[in-house]
Amino acid sequence: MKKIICITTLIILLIPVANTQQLSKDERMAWWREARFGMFIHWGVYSLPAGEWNGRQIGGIGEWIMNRGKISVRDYTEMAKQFNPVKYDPDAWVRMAKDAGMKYIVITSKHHDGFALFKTEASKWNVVDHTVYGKDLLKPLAEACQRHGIKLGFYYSQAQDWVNPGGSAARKLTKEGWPNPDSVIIDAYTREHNGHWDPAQETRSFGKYIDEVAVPQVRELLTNYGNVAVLWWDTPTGMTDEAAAKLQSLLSLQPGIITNDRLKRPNFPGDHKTPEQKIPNLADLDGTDWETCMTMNGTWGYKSYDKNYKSPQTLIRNLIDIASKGGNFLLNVGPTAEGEFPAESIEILKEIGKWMKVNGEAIYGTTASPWGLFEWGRCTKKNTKNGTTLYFSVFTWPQNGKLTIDNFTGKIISAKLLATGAPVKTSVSGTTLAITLPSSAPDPIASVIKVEVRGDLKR
Ligand code: JFZ
Repeated sequence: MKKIICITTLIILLIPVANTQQLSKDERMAWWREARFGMFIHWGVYSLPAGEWNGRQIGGIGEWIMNRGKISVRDYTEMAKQFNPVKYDPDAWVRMAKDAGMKYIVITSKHHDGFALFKTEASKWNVVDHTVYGKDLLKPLAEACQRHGIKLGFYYSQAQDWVNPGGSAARKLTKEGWPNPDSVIIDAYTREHNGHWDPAQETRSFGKYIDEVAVPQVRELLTNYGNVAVLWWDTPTGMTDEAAAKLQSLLSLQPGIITNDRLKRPNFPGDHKTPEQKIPNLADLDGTDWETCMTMNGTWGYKSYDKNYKSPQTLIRNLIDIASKGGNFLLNVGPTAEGEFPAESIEILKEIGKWMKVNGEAIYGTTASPWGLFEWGRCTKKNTKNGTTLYFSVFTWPQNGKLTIDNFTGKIISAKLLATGAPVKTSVSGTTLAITLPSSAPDPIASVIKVEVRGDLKR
């Protein structure tokens, strides 16, 4: 009898799992392709030194300070005890992302310094057990995302870990921040020790680190925080296929989850590519889903003195450019050690939000331009029941008041300025569409012309 009950419960428990695991890639990717725009958050104890150690500015990206400064495990972990983000307000963070028009958030649950922003049984090197703050940072963020209908993803540095023994360490960075094995190695010790600079980093093997830290932590992340939309792996330094397979298999804990291409190359391609700090050229695209991640200034993790912010115009046009090529944009914020977004980032998010409120329709759920790029701007498109909607985002307002689009087929149903609904005149001669615009641009950053077309675009 007991046996029958056991088996029946097992079967009942397994049915939903079996069903959901059959989600196709298209089904899993549907919300992501619709979303187009997300927020990356690089946050950790490196935000406390904020780019400075012993009164000296350390070059490179802020979250790499321990590596770049060759800070000992002891000194770094000692510093981290003071991490106390008393101003952390995850609800405000999520609202800022949402108001900017972002549909998902990916946060560093553990970066290369190995510090976990969550309670973990696998290591004491985490916010609850190690810092004066003493509270899990991801739980309330997951709850806020749930409340606001924003998807939550976790970045997890699966291979590099500079504090948990056995984790790997990349040696030297290129300009772009990617470890380059051919570059000059920083000093003799790191050369002899696979990039490590402190014997404390080597008291356990990499295989054991995977089994005792990475695997249990990823299991915790995929079990204790509700729905996890994305697992964003990073820098496969020292990864083996065996380690990657163990981590990959954990993804079944979240049947709808999406992953990137950074678990291990080339056998674990994931669901999407991750061009970094750059927008691919059309010629580089091969039909694989992709997401450009980018900083607002020159660093991912907070650096107090990096004021080199891109303008809202640049970032809004980047988003449009990316959408016109069929990709997603993951735009980074590096919060301070107190738990606040930098004022400059808040301002940028607000400006993007203003544009998105009016023009978001030209971004969400769109696919790539049928014509590639235009000198004067970009195009996105959506299929409708009996035709196509085209969105022309104009960056450079034409002097002669006319936009022309060659290789155009189909019949125009309507054409108007998206911002005001004011109609614009169109004419088609042969296969050239001409749109007559008002004399000045309604929006200096990007004005969107919405054109509804019946029939086949043949493109
Ligand atoms: C990695 C991290 O090292 C960095 O700290 C940050 O988190 C960033 C988002 O990702 O840096 C990389 C990883 C991959 C490439 C470049 C930088 N890459 O593939 O060119």
